[in-house]
Amino acid sequence: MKMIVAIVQDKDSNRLSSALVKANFRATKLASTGGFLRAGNTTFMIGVNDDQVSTVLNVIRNNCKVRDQLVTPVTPLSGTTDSYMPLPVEVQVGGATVFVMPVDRFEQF
Ligand code: 2BA
Repeated sequence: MKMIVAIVQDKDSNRLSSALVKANFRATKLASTGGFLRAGNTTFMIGVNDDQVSTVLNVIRNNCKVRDQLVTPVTPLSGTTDSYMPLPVEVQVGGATVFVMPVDRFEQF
């Protein structure tokens, strides 16, 4: 068995949830925050048999889009008068960041 941990953009989370339910996969959604952008994203935990991993990865791939997002770098704190206006930088986010991990044991009581 494997645990698939997928970090996706909030904009894709409802569509991905529906697609997983439709394909008969069970998932848990966690509200999470990206360390770099400090913006909300959604983390899915999906427990599946080994032979289902590629199907789940396809569902994720088909429902999560790559998007460009603007980030404004933090202005340096300085007492000097030669301060500058930081220009926004564009970063590419997603479609999804996925980890596939082995599960030692699975129990439901
Ligand atoms: P964030 O950490 O908010 O990162 C958002 C996007 O900013 C990243 O998109 C990447 O394009 C860029 N980025 C992140 N760190 C950077 C850095 N040090 N320098 C330059 N650009 C940087 P994605 O790679 O698609 O990641 C989307 C989200 O997935 C991340 O949000 C984070 O929540 C998660 N993530 C990505 N890689 C991870 C990892 N190795 N471990 C845990 N979570 C990860």
